Parts: sequence; C-alpha cells; structure tokens
Amino acid sequence: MRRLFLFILIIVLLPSCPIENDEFIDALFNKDRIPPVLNDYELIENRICHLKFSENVMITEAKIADMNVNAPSSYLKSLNLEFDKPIESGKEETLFITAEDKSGNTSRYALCLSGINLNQAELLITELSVKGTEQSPDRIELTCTKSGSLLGYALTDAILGYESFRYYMPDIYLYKNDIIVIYWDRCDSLENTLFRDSEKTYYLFAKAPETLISTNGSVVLYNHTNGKGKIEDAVLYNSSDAVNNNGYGNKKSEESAKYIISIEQWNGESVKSDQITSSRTLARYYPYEDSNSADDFYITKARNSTFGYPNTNVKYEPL
Ligand SMILES: [Ca+2]
Ligand SMILES: [Ca+2]
Repeated sequence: MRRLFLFILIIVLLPSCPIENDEFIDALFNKDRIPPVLNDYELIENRICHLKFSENVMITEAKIADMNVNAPSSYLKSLNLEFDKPIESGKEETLFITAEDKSGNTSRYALCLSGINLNQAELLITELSVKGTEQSPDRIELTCTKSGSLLGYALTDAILGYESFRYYMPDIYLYKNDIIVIYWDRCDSLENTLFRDSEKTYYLFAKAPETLISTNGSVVLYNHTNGKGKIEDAVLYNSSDAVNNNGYGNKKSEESAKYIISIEQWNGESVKSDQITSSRTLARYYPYEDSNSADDFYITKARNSTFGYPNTNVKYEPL
C-alpha cells in the first residue's frame, strides 16, 4: 500500500520535477548507493582545478593549504574549483575534497597538485640507448627547442599508472639547443657540465631501479604530472615479431601506445627495435623535426652515437 502511494506520488510530481526522472526515482527509493568516482583532474593556470566525475556531484568540502576555495553551488559532473591565489610553479600542495551525489553518497579525495611551470623550456627526445651495457649504459638525450626552465618535467618508461619509474628533473634554466643527457639506471661517474661554444650539455642520473625495457617499450616526457599529466614528447619502440598485446609485446607497452596515439603524440608504427642492439642506439634526424612518428628516427652504431652533442645522421646500414 505504501509503495502504491509512492508510485502515485511520483506520477503527480514528475511533470514539475526539475531534476532528471531516473535520478529522482533512484533518490526516492534510495537505490543509488554507489559513491561518485573522480575520473580525472587537471590544474589550469595554477589557481583553477578542473574535476571530472562519473555523475553529478556537489563539492561539500574543499581545502588546500591556507587558500580559500570557491566551488560551484550546484550538482555538476564537470566543474572548476577556484583558489583565491595560485599555487607556486613547481610547488606541491594537497587538495582535499568531498563530493556528494544527489542520493547523499560521498567520496573523499586527497589530490596532489603540482604548480605548473609557466616559464617552461620546450624539449624533444633526441637520442636513446635502451639496451645498455657497462660501457654504453641506458641513456636518454633531450634537446631544448625553446628556452625556459626544466621545473615540472618528468621522464618515465610508460604512461602514468603503468610506469616502473618516474624521474623528476631538477630546476635548470635551458637555452635553445642546450642538451641534457640522463643516465637511467647506471652511471659510474657523472660528467661535468660541458660547454659547447654558446651551448651547454648537462648530465643527470635518474637512479632508476631497473633498466629501460629493451625491445617493447616507450620513453615518455611529461611537462607536468597532475592528473593524467601532459606529454611533451614520446618515443614508442617495438620488435616486429612481437605477437602478444596486439603486437606491442606487453600490457605496459600496449596501454602506453594506445594512449599516446589517442592524444596524437604518436601516429603509425612504433620504431622497429629489431636492429637496436647493445652496440646500436636510436637517434632523431638532425635538424630536429617532430612528426610524432618512427620517420623521425634512425638507428646508429653505439660508436657513432652522439650523447651530449647534436646528432650526425650517420645511419647503421644492415649488410
Ligand atoms: Ca613527438
Ligand atoms: Ca645527440
């Protein structure tokens, strides 16, 4: 009898109901017991955090350091929180939020936000050694294409969430054509900064716990790692006889490739790693262009590699 009364009540109320009917019925019968899920977040201009949820929510609590936070006063799936002052470039702060859906289910999150560097250098991955040896360890060469600072940059061996290691770069100010060589997992002695005419080469050691994947992998350069992060440049490499995971060899490589291709930071085939051996490395053709594809790269003998110097386009030619 009580249920019948509720049905009649719904029919009477529905035409004037301002909220969506399904949600209204769910709320009335208290069917929705699933808390909202935060799908993504992104820091914009250092004083606005954009949040995307699985359903409409109201932010009932928002705190970050000593700032005041302004949240919308309606139920939204996608919304901005505005801070009364910006997070400093490179500084990390934790944003605490509570999101509540229309049925009263709540989810609480602590989000690590890293202030975006507004004066950041632009970089390209210009040389890679992924089958390192004692004499020729795993290294990644980056070349500055636009002056700025390195603060906020991170280098990984897969997209965020699949990476084995994330290397955050120190705050160095780079000028165009300056080079950084990053030793990944092994470095017996780190070279001093090299002065090349008006340009410099800096040597860094990431201290990764393991080597880069040698045959089916990726190297991904992030200019920040808030939420899903923002990719500045990436290189995908795979063996032509890889059969697992749609030809990407392993899940980490496949998921990275799918995402990097979806955001148009890569297109077409990966660089074929078949001819990369412990005595051969991968390099970008000089002058550096970025078509986000395997066409930008060539394979060279380790003795012709140019870590720390501009590339020379001396290709390894199989016999
Ligand atoms: Ca690229
Ligand atoms: Ca080089």
